[in-house]
Amino acid sequence: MYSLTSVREDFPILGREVYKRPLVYLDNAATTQKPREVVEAITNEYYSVNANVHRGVHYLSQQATDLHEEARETVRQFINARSTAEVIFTRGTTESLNLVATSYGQAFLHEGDEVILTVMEHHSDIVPWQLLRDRTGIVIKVVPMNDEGCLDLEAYERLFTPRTRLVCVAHVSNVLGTINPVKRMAEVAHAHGAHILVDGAQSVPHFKVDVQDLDCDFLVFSGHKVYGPTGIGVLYGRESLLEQMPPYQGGGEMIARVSFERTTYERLPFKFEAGTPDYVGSHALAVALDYVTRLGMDQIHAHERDLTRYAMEQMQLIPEMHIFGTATEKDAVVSFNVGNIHPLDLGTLLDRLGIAIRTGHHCAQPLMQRCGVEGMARASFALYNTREEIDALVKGIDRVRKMF
Ligand code: C6P
Repeated sequence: MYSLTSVREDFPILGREVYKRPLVYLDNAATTQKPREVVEAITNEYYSVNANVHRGVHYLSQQATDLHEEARETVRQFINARSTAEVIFTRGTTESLNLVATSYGQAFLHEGDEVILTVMEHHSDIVPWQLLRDRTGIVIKVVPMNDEGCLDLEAYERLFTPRTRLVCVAHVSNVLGTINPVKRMAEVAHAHGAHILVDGAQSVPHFKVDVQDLDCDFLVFSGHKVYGPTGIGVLYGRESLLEQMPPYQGGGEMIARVSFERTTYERLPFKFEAGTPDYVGSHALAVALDYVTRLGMDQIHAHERDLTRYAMEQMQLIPEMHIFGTATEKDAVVSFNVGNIHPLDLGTLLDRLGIAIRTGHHCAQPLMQRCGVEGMARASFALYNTREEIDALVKGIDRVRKMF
């Protein structure tokens, strides 16, 4: 196990106070804090390397291009993709999902074709498919879950028909923390001749995700949730599929040759990267991935599982506590309500105690409907959180409860 004390020193923001109290940051599913070396990588690149990539013959441009392409290789290794052709830089999970819905949609989905989602998808894995449905007449089907927050796999299998083309599933729910059995779901999808997209926004930061082991066709995630900067994310796609998919956006970088009569496109992955990429962000993301790799994804996972288990135990002792999501396979997220206290009030009062949690519908309104609530409070953990911070949360919740 890594040393929590020295790890916390890597994150300067964790040492600050809010409302004259030490910050307890438990909103990591929304975004994680950044280690010093990630911030320094951004500053250093702007101070000493900055130039546009893939265009200049000059020294700085080549150096910036090398950093950008080395970052792609770091991502490839991190998720064990077969080739860097399969690693596309995007602005984040949301853009990756919109890219797939638009481009895969154009290549593979026609009126009456079916896409399977789950009841616990984030809005960014629902709305792009609805936009596509409005354009093309695809059919969206939804995998239900049980009261523990586990997907009903028998119902999942029953949803398949000869028209099923694609399954889209969150690897880890951002609300329930459930780790979905995506490897098994991929086997089922492939047995029915369908593809599978895994939304790794909440899994990639927490444990080793290997696209070849999962045998998924697409994996999407955001840099800012895995200790990297905002504005950069990744789409992994199986090369044979990406080859058949049309470009998502047009512009510089993604072309081989342009004339007013006819344009041909660059090879993968550049075909999907129109315009100047966030080359500073890609490098800083690679620094973040190196950072977690150095700590060890298995150690991070073990530590966060311990925190999750401890939080579940301690929070359940609070009277009138209702926890949403009690699956055995659960990771780093605990969503809850206490009695009739509005989650917004709970979050606001905890904030006054220096404790940052998220409240509301967590961009998962269909899941809120399934759970019969308008909103929830949510604590979510990262590699730098401590049991003492969970004690502070529990004490804080109990204090708010007594006030009401
Ligand atoms: N969830 C949360 O607080 P972006 O915003 O593109 O980086 O990620 C979107 C997204 C997609 N899928 C899942 C499972 C997610 O959790 C998120 C982001 C944040 O839960 C912000 S709403």
